[in-house]
Amino acid sequence: MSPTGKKILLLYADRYYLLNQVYPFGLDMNSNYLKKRGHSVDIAYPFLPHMDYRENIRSVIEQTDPDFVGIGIRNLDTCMSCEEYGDFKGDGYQTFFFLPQIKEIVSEVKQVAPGLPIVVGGGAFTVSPSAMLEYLGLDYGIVGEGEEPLCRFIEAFPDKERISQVPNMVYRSAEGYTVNPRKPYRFESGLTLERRDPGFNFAYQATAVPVQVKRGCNQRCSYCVEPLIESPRFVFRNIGSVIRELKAIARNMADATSIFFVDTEFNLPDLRYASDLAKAIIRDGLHERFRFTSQLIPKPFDTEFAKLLAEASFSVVFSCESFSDGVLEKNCISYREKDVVEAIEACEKSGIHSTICLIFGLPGETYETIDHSLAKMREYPFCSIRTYEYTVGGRIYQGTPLCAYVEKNRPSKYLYGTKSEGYLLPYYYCAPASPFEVREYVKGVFPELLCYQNRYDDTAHRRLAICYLSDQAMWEDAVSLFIQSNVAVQAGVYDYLFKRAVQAEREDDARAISLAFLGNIENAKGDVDPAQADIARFYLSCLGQGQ
Ligand code: B12
Ligand code: SF4
Repeated sequence: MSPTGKKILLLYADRYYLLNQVYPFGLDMNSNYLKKRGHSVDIAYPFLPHMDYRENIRSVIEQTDPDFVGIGIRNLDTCMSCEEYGDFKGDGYQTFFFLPQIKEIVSEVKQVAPGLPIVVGGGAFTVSPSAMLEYLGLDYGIVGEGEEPLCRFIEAFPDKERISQVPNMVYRSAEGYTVNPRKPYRFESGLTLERRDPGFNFAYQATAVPVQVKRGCNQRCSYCVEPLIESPRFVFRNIGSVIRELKAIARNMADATSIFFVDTEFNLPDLRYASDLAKAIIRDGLHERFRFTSQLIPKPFDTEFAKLLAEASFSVVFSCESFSDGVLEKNCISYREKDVVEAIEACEKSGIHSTICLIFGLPGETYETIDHSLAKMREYPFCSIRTYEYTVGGRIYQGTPLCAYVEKNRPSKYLYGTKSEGYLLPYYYCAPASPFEVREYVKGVFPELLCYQNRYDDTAHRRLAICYLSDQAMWEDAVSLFIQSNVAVQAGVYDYLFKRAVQAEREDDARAISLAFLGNIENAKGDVDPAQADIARFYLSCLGQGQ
């Protein structure tokens, strides 16, 4: 840290990480930028390791003694209206809504460190910045890409005049909140993130290492916030720089095997950049080291491109939304049923794994259009290289075409949830019936089809807590929590913890957890797969003291 450097604590306020461990990539990008400019940064997750987030916040503030706290708001909710385990329900829907917990985090930070400046940012924040600051009772936020504005804010604080000149800055003023214009984003020349934060190692093993190749989306799909988050104009990253980063990941992160290109849509605006990147991956042999995934739309896409992606070790996630031309058209979606079908067929021919994502219930949906989509799904059924996922209803977010449609037409039906300032509270458009009814209808035909039902319970929390403690190098706590846990928790985390301990050259810890696990398996009398005991014995023998 330089003599003028500040200490910044970045909190990843994404409670959904407990269900789906996505790496805090936005915070990491900011952290890298700030560190290069002489500041010191820690990224922490407030919902782990303890169940009580207050305890986690208190201890991380005590350990890091920050000058600033940044809070990353990636998700406002899950965009989904039928979450079986969701914590927020209303008439005809049930979802996760994260802002109340983020508000509690803010209160706790204020209580533990009164007067400590707090600044928020992130994808979800960018969609409704003023309403969110008001809801959270905060003075400062940053919309869009945070790197340079956050650094300038930190260096300007507490000079209000200088803060008011920072691009992307949102701040409290006499008129309420002022949102400064966004500065067009540029990838730093020569940007290479040599590694990811080892404190979140488990995340990039669980859901892949995120790599960014461009930002922006020039489409206007009615329900989508991404052009608002990233801008309607594309900014590309130099392919040489992406390849250097992939090579650095290959070198520095031995257990990283999957890469997720975190694009809005990988094949926009046309196939040139994506094809060049896939060719460079093949040329440099990176397709033999990694599996790649990205999100795409069905057009532009063709068999030649699908073959290239297959050769480059890609699987694809298609935002298809519907097979009905009427629904696609009504929602300003640029492709049609024919394009969806051709993309599915091109993937099948090339042997590339595709996940087809649909939304039932958007404007224009009727039981006939739903039946049409379901019939097409039967025609192109699930198989080893094709899966389907779906959500129900269009979440109405501020600034989207769907929001404008609802405000203009004020439909007297098909609205579920609550209209609120900045559209913060869950609010859906769902036709021809409520989200629950539409989901039941789809389930009647495809009972096994995934509608994102994510389970979260004490066992999962403990397992993640142990992973998090070991990733954060809090070894004594990780080992003791493992030893105190029941055999179900141990079975879920043993392999990960053992390998991490060995990597960290903590053979005594690896031995201690193996012996504790073996003892517990014996006592559990059949509740655990006996093969697990063989694995633990084998691992122990590798340490040189088998049983
Ligand atoms: C790729 C992606 C995924 C991948 C992630 C893969 C991976 N290994 O990382 C997958 C498919 C797994 C995924 C899952 C989910 N996703 Co997603 N995802 C995205 C996507 C397309 C890109 C996110 C990303 O990494 N961008 C790159 C980073 C570097 O950019 P960034 O996050 O915007 O960060 C910058 C700024 O925001 C800012 N910033 C960020 N944090 C902070 C903090 C501070 C203090 C400051 C000042 C600035 C700042 O600076 C950063 C650098 O410039 C976004 C949409 C989008 N275009 O942003 C949706 C999006 C974020 N996802 C969304 C959702 C809903 C989900 C899921 C809930 C879906 C589900 N049903 O399970 C899960 C949640 C998972 C979780 N635990 O968070 C929604 C959130 C909307 C909302 N309602 O809040 C989005 C916006 C998509 C959408 N169209 O609605 N996702
Ligand atoms: S759904 Fe995809 S193509 Fe449509 S606006 Fe969103 S990111 Fe762009």
